[in-house]
This record gives sequence, structure tokens and C-alpha cells, in this order.
Amino acid sequence: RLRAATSRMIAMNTLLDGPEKATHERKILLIDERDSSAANICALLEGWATIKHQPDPQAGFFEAVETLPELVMVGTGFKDYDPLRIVAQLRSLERTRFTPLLLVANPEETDMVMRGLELGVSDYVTRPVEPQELKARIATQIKRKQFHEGLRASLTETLQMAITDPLTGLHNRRYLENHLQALFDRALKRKSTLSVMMTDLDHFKQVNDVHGHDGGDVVLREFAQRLRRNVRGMDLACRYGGEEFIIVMPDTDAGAAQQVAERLRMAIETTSFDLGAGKPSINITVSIGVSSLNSPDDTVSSLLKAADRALYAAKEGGRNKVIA
Ligand code: GH3
Ligand code: MG
Ligand code: MG
Ligand code: MG
Repeated sequence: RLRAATSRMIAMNTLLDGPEKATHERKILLIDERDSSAANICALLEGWATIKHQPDPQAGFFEAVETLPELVMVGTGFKDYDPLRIVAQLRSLERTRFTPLLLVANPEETDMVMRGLELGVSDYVTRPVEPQELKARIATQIKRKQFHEGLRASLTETLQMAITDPLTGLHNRRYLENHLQALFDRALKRKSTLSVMMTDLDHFKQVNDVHGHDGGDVVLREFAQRLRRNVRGMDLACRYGGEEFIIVMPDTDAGAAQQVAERLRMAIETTSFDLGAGKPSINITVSIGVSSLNSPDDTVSSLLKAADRALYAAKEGGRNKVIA
């Protein structure tokens, strides 16, 4: 098992090729008894890493959590203290979950090393430590950590992109469809109110025809800005399609929702849209349909349909209108 774990680790390590860190960036904490072996480790890493030795295991644990070193080495030689407790504790905390942990064991401590690997130790060395091997293992674990941090960051970015409309930065339709049901269920459960606002820019095709698609895009971005300024942080505003936006407003009844819609309508009508330097400013209006949760028979779909019908009525009624 030990061999399998080690070869898996080596396979992983071959994936990692990055620049070596400078000495001052390799902050290492050694939690180990005050003995000649620990002194030897400190001496041989001196000048290559910034090494701090902490002989008290509990103090070492707290220091690791507080100072977040690049890597923590844990010695196995404590009297009356199971060094793997430190490992388990560090792995259980959010802050140190991914901190590289290197066990420093004696050659006969195979069981200890195996338990350590099961608890999430990143790698191990055996005493007497060989300087080149120790440095190689430390450098690899630090690189591995940076590699994973990069992966996590790009995963977060990818997830963010999947739920964001790139033109306006608002949530996209996918996000709305995933969250509207939950907001709706919560409102029903709490016997609270919920309103939906559906907006559609008036004669937007003309904006594109006269000012080009880029001009239309400027208007959409500016519209999204004004929309953001006119709803609360807890409201879910998203771009539903081309020039249609949906805003879900929790804890908002029909009257309050109409006020929000009217304020937004005014914010669009009363201030012209600037298309950029040397380009004209244009007047834009928006039509808005509002629907609210008002019967136990309502569903997400009936709410959206009602908002859509109201929007259609606003268009039929001459545009630049709010209809509930
Ligand atoms: P109405 O008042 O009835 O809503 O008229 P309208 O012209 O706005 O109606 P329609 O829905 O037919 O036109 C919407 C236009 O929005 C058509 C499409 O070219 C444009 N559009 C959709 N998405 C985008 C986009 O991302 N950028 C730009 N510039 N235009 C878009
Ligand atoms: Mg439309
Ligand atoms: Mg239309
Ligand atoms: Mg339109």
C-alpha cells in the first residue's frame, strides 16, 4: 500500500513543472522534538528556505493555523504525543486543508507513515534525512500546492462564467432557471411574498438598425447598470434573452414591485443613453410586466407567464409602461 501511495504521488509530481521558489517564499514550519535530528534539518535547510522550529506539538499546530506556512514538517518522535493528531487537526480545518504536510519518520515506523498517508500527509522522509531528497520533496509539495491553487482559481472562474452573461455581467438565464424555483419554494414555505418583473426594451431593433449592433450593445450594458442601481442586492437580476431581463424580488408584494418597476422605467426614460465619444445620445424606453405570488396554486411557470402577459399588455398599450 505504501508503495502504491508513493508511486501515485510520484506520478502526480511529474505533472508539476514550474519555477522554483525563492528562499524567502519557502516558509516552512518544523514541528519536532528539540533534538539533534531537528537541529540537523534546520541547519541543512538554512539559506534555502525560511525554517521555523517549534518543539511543542500543540503550539506548533496553532502556529501552523495562524501563520500558514508553505509547508509543515511533522516529526514522529514526540514522547506522549501522537504526531498524527497534528495531521488530523490540520486537515480538518479549512485554512490548512491543503497545506503540504511532510512527515519525518524513523525507518521502522512503516505503520505510522501509512496511517499518516491515510490521514492526508502529502509525503514523508525517513531519518537520517538526506539533504537533496528532503529539498526535492519539499520543493515538489510546494509546487503541487501552487498548481492546485491555480486549478481551483480557474475552476471558480469557469463556474462564474457559466452563470454570467458576458455582455452585461448580470446573471444569465441558466442561473435564473436554477434558482427561481428555490426562491419560489422559500417564499411559499415562509408564507412570504415574491414578485417577478419582466422587461423588454422598446423598438430595440431600430436602435440596432440606426446605430449598429455595437451601439445596441452599449445600450444593453447601460440598461443593465441602471437596472442594478434600481434593485436591491437580494433581488435576482438576469439577462433572459437579447433585450429581455427578468428580476426576481423576494419579500416584495405587487404594490412594492410596481414601484420598483416604475422607478426603473423612469430611470430609462428620463436620462438619454450616451453611445460614446463623437456618437449621439439616444432616448430609450422600456416596457415592464410585473407578476406576484398571490395564490397557493401559483407556480414558477404561472408567475413567469403572468409577467409575460403583463409585458405584452404594456407593449399593446403603447410601450414605456408598467403593467401588473
Ligand atoms: P418591441 O418594442 O416590440 O420590443 O420592439 P423590438 O424592436 O425591441 O422587438 P424585437 O424583440 O423584435 O427586437 C429585439 C432586437 O434585439 C432584435 C435583436 O437584433 C436585438 N438583440 C438581441 N440580442 C442582442 C444583443 O446581444 N445585442 C444587440 N445589439 N442587439 C440584440
Ligand atoms: Mg424582445
Ligand atoms: Mg419584442
Ligand atoms: Mg423589444
